[in-house]
Amino acid sequence: MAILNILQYPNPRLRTTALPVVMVDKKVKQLLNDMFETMIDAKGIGLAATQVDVHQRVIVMDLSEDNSDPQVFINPEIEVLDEATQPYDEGCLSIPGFYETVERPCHVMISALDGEGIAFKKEAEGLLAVCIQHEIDHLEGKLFVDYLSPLKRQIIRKKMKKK
Ligand code: QAP
Ligand code: CO
Repeated sequence: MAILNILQYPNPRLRTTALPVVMVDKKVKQLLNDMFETMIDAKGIGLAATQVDVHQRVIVMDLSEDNSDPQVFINPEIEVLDEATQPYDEGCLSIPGFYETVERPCHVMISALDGEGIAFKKEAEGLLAVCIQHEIDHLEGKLFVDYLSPLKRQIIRKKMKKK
């Protein structure tokens, strides 16, 4: 197990598009373990491989209070089930200290592989729906600040660069 370095905005590597995982082998399982350790250490609820500079379609998540509900999504896809959107104050381990409201579809169907490479589907609403969309965006090189006005994004970018 290892704690990995989390890329910080505006690092251009966060703009990389991740490639699908071909096989869930030992190396991918090692990555999952390291990503969970890294996310827990950083007090996060979700982490995409892009954020640790690994450009494969891998996401880890734990929405519980006590890290008792680890979830893995490999090669995730979502289908929007409802046109309705919900606002949520989002944060990101790659943009620590900044939270802004983002609107996203509130009801989606997730299709993915689990940590053993087994395909599953899961209906998502609320925080799970928000978080999976946020994390899939990372795999496409997209960040929550991309949904903000250019002015708000520029302010966050400048403050992050000062750190
Ligand atoms: C993505 O984000 C997310 O600023 C996961 O100082 C967040 O785990 C999806 C974190 C909100 C939906 C809603 C952020 C930790 C963690 C910070 C995170 C910070 C320390 C963010
Ligand atoms: Co994030």
